Amino acid sequence: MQKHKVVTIQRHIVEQERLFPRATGDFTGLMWDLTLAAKTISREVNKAGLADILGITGEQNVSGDTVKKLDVYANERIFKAMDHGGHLCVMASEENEDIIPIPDEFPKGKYVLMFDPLDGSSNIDANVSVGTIFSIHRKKTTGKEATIEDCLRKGTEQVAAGYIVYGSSTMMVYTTGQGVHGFTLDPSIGEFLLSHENIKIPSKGKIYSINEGNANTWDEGTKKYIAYLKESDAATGRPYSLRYIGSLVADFHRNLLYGGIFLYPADYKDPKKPKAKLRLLYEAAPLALIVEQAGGLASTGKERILDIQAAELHQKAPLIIGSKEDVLMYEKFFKQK
Ligand code: P6P
Repeated sequence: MQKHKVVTIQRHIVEQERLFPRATGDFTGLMWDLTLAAKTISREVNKAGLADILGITGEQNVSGDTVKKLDVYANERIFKAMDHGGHLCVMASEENEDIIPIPDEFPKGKYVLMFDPLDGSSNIDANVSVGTIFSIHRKKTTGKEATIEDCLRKGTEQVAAGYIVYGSSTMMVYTTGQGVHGFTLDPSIGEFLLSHENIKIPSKGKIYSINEGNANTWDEGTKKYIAYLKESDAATGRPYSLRYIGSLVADFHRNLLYGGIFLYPADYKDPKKPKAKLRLLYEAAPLALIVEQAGGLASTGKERILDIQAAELHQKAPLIIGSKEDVLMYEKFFKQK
């Protein structure tokens, strides 16, 4: 007798749709197209060690990162998988400076897709896990054509969010606001199978993830918080262990399952002009929706990530995300004058 039910992500998405009586199947079709893109990118990422796909295109994306071939490939795969299904009215990507309209020859839909096609791609040559992050909104402008206003949103308006982590296995994790569910790709049948139903992040962890090399740029609150984590106190499970591989999706995914806190605070070298690194719309906000659905928190240190109204497409934000008690403790230190 099979212990575990075998549920494909397609079936799970349809079952999630049934929770919304007015659903038209449009969103389900969108998610199915996204899983196809995920499988295709996974196939190429897993071949990344081979010569043909590696190499640097030499171009730079809006973030100023050198664009590697796989970045470009992943970006194109998502666009080509999503542009003709009739579910979207507009897309936005870390790799594209402006919004990406749906080609005139294709039908338009009511959803907005924003994504980071291959986050952490500078790690590819070292075979470190990388990931795709996506955020889905409903069109909000009333005109026929979608505009930038449909992309400049608050995280609380997301209808769905998720990521694919290309690691020792490929996993797709998503939420539609009904909990967080993880699916592992079985390459032998090309299906994402339910492997982590209703993920909940431990309320407190023993892991902290931060680039210690930036310690001299941190604000006083962050410095004191990290020093606090390193003190010995068995009652509060300290010292915490540092786990940081410089790939947001992989660092986030580990902390989601094990508990802990990921921090990318702003650079306070110029206290009057703190500089964040991670992107709000297609990195911080989707992961914030996931972590809150899993019982965790996501903050800038002083405000909830999901409450931030985006003013620019590639806007950045400090990201403190993970176990609820750990993020609340950080906020106490950050707010101390
Ligand atoms: P740093 C990768 O370039 C990335 O955008 C995230 O995936 C990762 O968390 C972060 O930057 C790492 O940045 O400054 O520690 O190398």
